[in-house]
Amino acid sequence: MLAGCAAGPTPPTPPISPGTATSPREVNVILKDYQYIPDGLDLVPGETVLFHFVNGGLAVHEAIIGDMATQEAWEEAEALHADPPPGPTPVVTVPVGLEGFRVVVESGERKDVRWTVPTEIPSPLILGCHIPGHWARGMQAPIRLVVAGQSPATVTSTPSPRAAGTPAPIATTAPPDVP
Ligand SMILES: [Cu+2]
Repeated sequence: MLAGCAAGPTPPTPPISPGTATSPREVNVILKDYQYIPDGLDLVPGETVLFHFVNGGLAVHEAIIGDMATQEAWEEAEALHADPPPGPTPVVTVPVGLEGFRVVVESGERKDVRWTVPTEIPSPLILGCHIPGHWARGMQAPIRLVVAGQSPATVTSTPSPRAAGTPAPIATTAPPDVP
């Protein structure tokens, strides 16, 4: 049940009990024109989740989980089919190794998909949609890796897709005073 007028800061997410192969953790993701709800996912490396993807928008959307290389591969591949001729939806592929996790959801459709989060995640994962134009319109969300049994405050990575390519600010320390 929804709380009333939720003013103020978002309450902290409770600790996550990671899903298992026999008892996956259910994760709801709503796809809209042109955003995800929630606007970020908290996942525990190695856990099995059962996604419920619901497209509440008017356009077809997709949920692609992968690092920035995967996101860029799909962006490039799908841009080639930005204006397909009438007929079956074109089959789009990306190079082997860059596929990531991908689910396409039609308007009004719900897809339930089970997925086991990799245990080794060398670079930050992002949730993104690459139906032409959607990524640029902000259809992307960070994925935070959470330690099992702890709140997402204990994150091991917090990617910021929109800031990708922007170098992190360099911490500077004042030179010591010379006596
Ligand atoms: Cu989309």
